[in-house]
Amino acid sequence: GFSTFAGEPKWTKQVLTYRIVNYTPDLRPADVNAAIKKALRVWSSVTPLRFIKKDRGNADIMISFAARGHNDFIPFDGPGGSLAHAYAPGKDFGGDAHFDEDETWTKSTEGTNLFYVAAHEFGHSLGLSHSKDPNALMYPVYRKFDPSVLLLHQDDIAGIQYLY
Ligand code: TQI
Ligand code: CA
Ligand code: ZN
Repeated sequence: GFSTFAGEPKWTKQVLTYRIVNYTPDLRPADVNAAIKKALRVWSSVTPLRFIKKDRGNADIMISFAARGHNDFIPFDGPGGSLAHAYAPGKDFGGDAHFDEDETWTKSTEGTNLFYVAAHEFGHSLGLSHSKDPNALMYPVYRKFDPSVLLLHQDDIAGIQYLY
């Protein structure tokens, strides 16, 4: 089911910092904070990892919203298509998660659910690549977010517990 990135990059510490560098106008800042916190808790709840929010300076996981070109080598593509991307654990860009501002980010089951996409991206930030298991969060197909169904499947848990 699960897979890791080539060379199996992972964090070598258990306390990781994150910073929300800017906010989408689609949601209230408090809703963005809550979605990000909940998406990180998905992973910390099944590992020894802990996440601490920073409000300035550098952090392991820098989170930002941007449209089109945004100073990495992977420009976003406007509405639809690519939604977000995140870098495997490492220095500099490593761990960072970028969200396409041309999507409509929501906290509901309509549009593009920020919590769902963030939880998937943080899987990448922590070292998981895509799963072959269609039930897994790390399966590379967006599903309409169903709050009544647990986000992590056994395959995601096996993957993250293999790394941490
Ligand atoms: N972005 C891709 C993704 O995060 C970027 C990507 C492609 C990637 N291949 C990769 C990242 C290999 C790491 C390793 O998967 S996306 C989904 C899902 C995207 C897709 O915008 O296509 C989600 C972002 F799984 F639903 F298809 C978030 Cl949840
Ligand atoms: Ca897009
Ligand atoms: Zn992915």
